[in-house]
This record gives sequence, C-alpha cells and structure tokens, in this order.
Amino acid sequence: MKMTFRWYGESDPVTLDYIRQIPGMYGIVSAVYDVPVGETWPIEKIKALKETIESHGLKFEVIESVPVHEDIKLGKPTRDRLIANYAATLRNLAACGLKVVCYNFMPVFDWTRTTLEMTLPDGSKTLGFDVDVVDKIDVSKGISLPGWDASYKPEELKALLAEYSKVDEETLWANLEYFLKGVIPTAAEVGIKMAIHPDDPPRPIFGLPRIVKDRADLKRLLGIVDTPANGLTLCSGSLGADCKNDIVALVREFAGQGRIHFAHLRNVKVTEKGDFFETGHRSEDGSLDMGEIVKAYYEAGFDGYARPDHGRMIWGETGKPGYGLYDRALGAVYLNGLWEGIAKGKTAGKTV
Ligand code: DNO
Repeated sequence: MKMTFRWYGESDPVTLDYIRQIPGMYGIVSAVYDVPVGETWPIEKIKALKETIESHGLKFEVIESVPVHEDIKLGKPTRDRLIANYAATLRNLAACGLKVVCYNFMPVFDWTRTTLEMTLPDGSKTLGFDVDVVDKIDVSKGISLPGWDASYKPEELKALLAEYSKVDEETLWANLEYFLKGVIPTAAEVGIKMAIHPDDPPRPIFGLPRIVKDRADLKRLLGIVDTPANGLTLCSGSLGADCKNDIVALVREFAGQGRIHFAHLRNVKVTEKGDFFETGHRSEDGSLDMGEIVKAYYEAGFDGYARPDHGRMIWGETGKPGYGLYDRALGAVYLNGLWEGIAKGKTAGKTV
C-alpha cells in the first residue's frame, strides 16, 4: 500500500513541505486545475506539476481527477470530441509517468454534504449529511448548501438540471458505457489504470440518477470493459454511508481481482436512514471497522495507492473543509500503523 495525500496545488494552504514530513508518505495526488473541463491537459503543465512535487521528495503517480464533461454524461453529440480529448490527456499523463487516474460519473454535483461545520463533542469540526435537508430542497427554486460548487450560475444550473430530466439510470449507464469503451483502450495501451470514484453519498440526489452506489453497480461497471485498466477507487467513506454496503467484502472481492487501484480510507458514523457524519479514522470513532478493511487489502496483496481521504478540522486549523493537514496526517499514520501491525502479526512466530 503506497500512502498518498491529496494536494490542491500552489494555492493549497497545506504545503508540500509539510506533507513530506508525515511519516510514511509516498506521494501526492493532484490535478491540473487550470484547464477547462473537456480540454486536453498539455504535457508541459503536467510536467511542471510533477517537477514541483518531485522536488519535495514525493512521488506523483496518481491524478484525482480528470473530470468528465457533462456532455459525456448527458450523451450529447459533442461527446466524441470530448472523449478524444480525454484519451489525449491520458496519453500525456502516461508520457509523464502517471499510473492511475481517478474520476467520477456523478451528474452535475460531486460529493454533497449538508454541513461542513458540524461540531463533534471533542470540539473538532466535521462534514455531515442529513437526508431530510436534501430531500426538502426544491431544485426549481435554486440550491443552496454550504460549500456548494459555485462554478455554475443559477440559470446555467437550471438549464443543466433540465437536460438531466431526460436522463434516467439506464441512460446514464449507456453513456458511461460509451465513455468507457472510448477511453479504456487508450488507457490500457499507454499503461494508465482508470479508477472510478463511487457516488458520494451513494444515493440519488435532487432527482439526479446515481449509478455507482453498491456491489451490483461496481460489478456491472467492471464487466463493461473487463480489463484491469477499467478499475475502481474504492472509497470506504462514500460507499460506507449506506450501511447495506459491506466494505470489507467489497475490498476482498475487488482487490482480490486486482481491480482496486486507489483506496480512499476514512470512517463515517451512519444511521440506517442514510444520515452520516465524518469521524476520525479509528474504527471506534465511526461505523466502519478500519482494521478489518486494511486487513482485507493486506490479504488481497494490495500494492496500489491509498490516501487518508478526508479529515476533521482539529487544533484550530482552518482551510478547505475535509482537507486540512492535521487530521489527515493522523489518519495516514494510523492506517500505516494498522498495515505494519497486520504485516508483523502475519510473520510473527513463523520460522524463516
Ligand atoms: C471528495 C473526493 C471527490 C473525488 C471525486 C473523484 O473529497 O473524494 O471529490 O475526488 O469524486 O472524481
């Protein structure tokens, strides 16, 4: 397991100098942020990013994310040009030594929370999701949630949502299939592993379809192009927000098949109804057994990339919700500690 940390580029208050001081840190997960969605990432920009990261003694082998243009998800005629651009980006990334590309296929919105500042009993601040708050929102009147992706103007968002009214789950599946058949052959040819991120939370929101929510969806997706280049980012916190998802079993199954290329490891406290909040990484703090999850990766012989995913805001830190330094660093060290404990436990008492 190669431990990595997400870094949002030069504007990120968490610096590469700090990240390299986290014990056991292998590399950085980042992206080229200043190319419009749908355009090809120029090789020079990727190279410059890689040089910056490597000059801090960290590896740069994972992209999160190359975003998928909405026209591809909507299945519009422009998609062929956009898919060709995406494939060209994959070629450029491979030429710079990148190995894994994380992406998602969630219509319009990426991860969604109803609060970014829930205070836990210990005074730390965390992200939370309340089903009733989301279900009560009348999309036609506009959406206002904390930390909302403000990249759409209200009229644009309205128009986009109207376009999606014609896209049901099966249409979205067909559009995902078209995308995968368009890009996976290139990924396989150049040695890039694609790793889809599941829907977060794993449920439809605002009437928009969500299709990467559970074991059946993951299985279906991997079967569309049945090759290692078509793989998963298994996000314990996203899938774990539905208590019907058995994360340990998912890891055993899909890491066992060599189809998990990127592990997002974090804990959540969930209710049956689907409300949840993000906790510290330890098993005792949330609903997921992180020890068993890490053990499942270990036993599957996982040698891919992992990251501590989100963290709470602790010790007075302020910054990008979910992406502070301290709690994610604690998470990374805890996860590496679990790994070492499991590895040593396996060899203890064995004669060499
Ligand atoms: C949230 C992240 C997601 C993820 C994308 C992948 O913190 O895990 O935003 O990066 O869904 O495309």
